[in-house]
Amino acid sequence: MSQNIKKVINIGVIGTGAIGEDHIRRCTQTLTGAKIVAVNDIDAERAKKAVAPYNSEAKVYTNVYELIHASDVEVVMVTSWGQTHAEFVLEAIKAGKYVFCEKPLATTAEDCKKIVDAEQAGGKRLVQVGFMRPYDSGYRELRRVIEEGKIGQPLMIHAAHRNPRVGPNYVTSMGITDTLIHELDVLRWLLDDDYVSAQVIFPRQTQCTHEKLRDPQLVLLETKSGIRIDVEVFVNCQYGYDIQCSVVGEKGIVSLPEPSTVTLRSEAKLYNTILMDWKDRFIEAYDVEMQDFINGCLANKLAGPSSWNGYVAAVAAEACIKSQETGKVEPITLPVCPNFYK
Ligand code: NAD
Ligand code: ISE
Repeated sequence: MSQNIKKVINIGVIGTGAIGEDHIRRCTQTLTGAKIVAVNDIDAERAKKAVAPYNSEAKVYTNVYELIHASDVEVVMVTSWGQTHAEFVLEAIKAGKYVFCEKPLATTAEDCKKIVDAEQAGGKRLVQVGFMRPYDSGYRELRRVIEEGKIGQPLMIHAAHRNPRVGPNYVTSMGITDTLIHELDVLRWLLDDDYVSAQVIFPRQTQCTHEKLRDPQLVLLETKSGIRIDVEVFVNCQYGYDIQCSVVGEKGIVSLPEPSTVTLRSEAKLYNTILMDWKDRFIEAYDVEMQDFINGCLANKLAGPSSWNGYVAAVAAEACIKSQETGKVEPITLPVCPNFYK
């Protein structure tokens, strides 16, 4: 008797801005096994425009709850603003549907915990968080080199997360919840270690910022095994989108490769282009991440970054935000990971 194996999942997307639109494009044009059948945005016109080139028959919902509970929407994708994530993810869990939620899973650890609790109560992993860096080939190579012992024990990490510029709604705490959150997730994965403390230091401020955003910021983290990490978060650096990570070990140093672009020799100079946009810098990582999510839904078993990862990152983020206010080293007490997420 032939088994009825599902080949395509129907996705409903909530939030069709920059990344929502990009994920609609990749699900439709680059990846296999997914169809965008529904969209919602507080700006309905935007939702309509975002999906039209890819599926003109997709339904545009003005009520987000109707999209989540629609019988033909099998999987929910949450790509709206961070503050809205918890509500939509909890509703998708209530509906018993798989849900891909862009980072941050929620803007507070308390809300992340509600998601983790609701998912466990349902008895099945339903949530994948949009932490794409563990899917990036550069970070994977770093992890392989460390695991093979080629640099000995890791001692320190020097990292930088630089964006060319951010909009007027981006405030100081978002340097942590919106930007550093990627490092909080990926560095823990890279080292297979947990954070024990955080401190945020503000260097001289750039003039290319506004009064609600202190930029740049320097975040100092310490792990259980004593590894010291410094991450520069500089979101108005002007010159490019630049992600750096060097792991210093006892016997060597391993660093992220520069994204490959052409090298230009001209007029007695040697030029390399620096990318300007996260969409280009991590394009492959987003593709691999999303294909893994789609495959997980089809196989009925998710394997990517879980709501537990989202929760742990949020706990660490809260210590960083506290330190933004106190200037002190703040402890990070991470809860023990339940078997459900191991
Ligand atoms: P954006 O402002 O371009 O788009 C967000 C969209 O959500 C907007 O169209 C807005 O109208 C819509 N929206 C807001 N509230 C809504 C609600 N209640 N219901 C329905 N729609 C709503 O922002 P963006 O850059 O696309 O970011 C969206 C999310 O994706 C954020 O959480 C952000 O942190 C995350 N993100 C992740 C990455 C990554 O590297 N993984 C990159 C960019 C953005
Ligand atoms: C954005 O939301 C992202 O997630 C990008 O990857 C990050 O570099 C940027 O700082 C965030 O605003």
